[in-house]
Amino acid sequence: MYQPELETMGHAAKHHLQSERLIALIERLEASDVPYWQQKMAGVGSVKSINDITGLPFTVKAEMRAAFPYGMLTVPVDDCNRIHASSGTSGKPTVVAYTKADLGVFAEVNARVLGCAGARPQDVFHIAYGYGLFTGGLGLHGGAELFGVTVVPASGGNATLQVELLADLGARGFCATPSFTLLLAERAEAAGLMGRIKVEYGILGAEPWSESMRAKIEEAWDIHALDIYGLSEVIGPGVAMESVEGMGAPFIFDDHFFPEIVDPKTGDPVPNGDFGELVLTTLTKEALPVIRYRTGDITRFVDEPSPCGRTFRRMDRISGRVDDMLIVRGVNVFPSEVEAVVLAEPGVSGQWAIVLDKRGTLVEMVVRCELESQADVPRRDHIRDRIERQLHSRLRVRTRVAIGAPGSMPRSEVGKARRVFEQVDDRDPLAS
Ligand code: DLL
Repeated sequence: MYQPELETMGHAAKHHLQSERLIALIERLEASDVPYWQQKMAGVGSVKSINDITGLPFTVKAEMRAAFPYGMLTVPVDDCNRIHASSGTSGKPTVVAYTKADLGVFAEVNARVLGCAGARPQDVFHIAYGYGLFTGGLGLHGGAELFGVTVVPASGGNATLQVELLADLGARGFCATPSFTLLLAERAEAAGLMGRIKVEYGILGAEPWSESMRAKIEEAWDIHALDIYGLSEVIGPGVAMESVEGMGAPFIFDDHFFPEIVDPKTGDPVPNGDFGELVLTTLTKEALPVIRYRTGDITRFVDEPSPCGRTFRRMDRISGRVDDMLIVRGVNVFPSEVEAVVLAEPGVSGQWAIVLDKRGTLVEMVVRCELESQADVPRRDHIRDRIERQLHSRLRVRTRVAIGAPGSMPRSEVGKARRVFEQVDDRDPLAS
């Protein structure tokens, strides 16, 4: 454990710390002369403890976009040490900035991440998240250096070179997106390097993934595949992380990021243990704090203690995004549910996609995947029927499943896996 005292803090002490930090934050923001904060804080009543957080206004992504680039900063840009940006699907990115102290928090929470994964200071640790405006690479990098491992800053892309580095430099741990991790396994297998790669843990996140995906990754790599969660608007990676001993429910580092779960429609808190939208408040950030930020990510609190003894609030793995939900013939479908069904089927690889076929009057959902190996070819129809039946019983919507030959699905080497495509003409939407 990187910070045993903080990571196992008792409930009362945590409550006190969170309250103190929230009060200090609100005082600072109320005194700010930045127009954004003057408006945000207008009418905010007195805050005496963390329990008063529910009386504060929410923050949404659109506000951050509107404040582009620096309108939400509480400090002058020249007091900041670094800028990152989250790639929006359209329009301007969201710019996030960090003071020296913020970078300290960023490194601290990511050092905890390594501790959760069972890292040791003598490890070689390979970073396959992209370095650059994306927070993944540099975020884990700061944490890994602080923790004291030997860092290999491989960045994203170039899977073939990366598996050679993993083998030659002797990494015991690595971090990457789950989809890139599967691609690395394929390349390592193809290059005959699996026997020489000794990784024991992977710190995987930045995109949604399912328990079925975890099973595939752990089978391919023989590692602990651990879930790391985070978002640029809050800090980047290191908002929440699973521990090896307590898999299944990541810890939210709630001395820095206070979590709530609300009904995405009404904004009211959901009953404890119900699914809803994760809302986060940064208790310690300087340059760009956020108050009750609507992450758009869906999860629920898990209140079981973990055998590792960490006492942070725990959440379920992210099951989807409020805005990722597809409505197919009136039925709500989360892509992650599709993944859970498809990848649970032996004989299919980890590559899959949803194609919404909009050529007819009614939208048809087609799930595309591929066989794991040539040996499964005779079972192709049988596998397809089974997945179609499973999808129908789980989602209550008829889905067509198309299973291609091994290696036929496109693989992306950089960024986050894209899972949903639209078909509007006869061109293959996955080919672009
Ligand atoms: O993806 C930060 C990060 C880097 C997290 C490396 C983990 C590892 P953004 O690019 O701003 O930041 O994207 C944030 O990605 O709101 C979620 O929708 C999604 N996401 C991140 N981690 C997970 C995860 C980084 N473990 C958005 N499971 C978030 C599901 C995740 N979704």
